Amino acid sequence: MIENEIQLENVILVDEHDNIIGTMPKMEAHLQGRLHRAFSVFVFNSDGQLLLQQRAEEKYHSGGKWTNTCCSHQRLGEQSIDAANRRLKEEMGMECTLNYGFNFTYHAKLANGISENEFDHVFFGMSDAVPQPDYTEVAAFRYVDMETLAQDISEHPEIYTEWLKICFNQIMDYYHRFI
Ligand code: DMA
Ligand code: MN
Repeated sequence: MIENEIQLENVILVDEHDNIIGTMPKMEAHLQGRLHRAFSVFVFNSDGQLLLQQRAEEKYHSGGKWTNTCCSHQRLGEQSIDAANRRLKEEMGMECTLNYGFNFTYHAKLANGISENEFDHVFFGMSDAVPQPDYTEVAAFRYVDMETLAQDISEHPEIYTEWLKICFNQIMDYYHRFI
């Protein structure tokens, strides 16, 4: 299933201002490190704990690492909010009202010649629904306080994804202001 998705999906190539400049098969874009559009979803429960997912081992990159609730790539013609809702349902089996927070751009070299070079739209939501993960995508999930997570990232950075660590301070700022 994941293999098919890698073959079929295109990502949206963008410039540094998020203007669309084309599309490219997902794997090719990640092997060439081309800047593309992406999104990251952060869902909190009513206790203010962040819902983390552990990526399935079989994912094309960052398998087994812990990260935010859901991440993926928009399709051409698809609004970011719609893509975020689509993928939150597919990966975590959840429906949740999402709000746009901010965007950030990052470039991280990962294993196996893959790099993530993304213009990332960040969305926030709140839900106490029990996740029903697709276990081909998600190995496990857990809820964590932001202070505990900050501490754990500094003690065990290797178990967390690169993008979570890169945007973490901005997430913390947003959390303190709005959550
Ligand atoms: C890609 O996430 C997006 C970010 C922000 C890292 P992913 O690899 O989980 O997406 P998918 O498997 O849907 O391509
Ligand atoms: Mn990507």
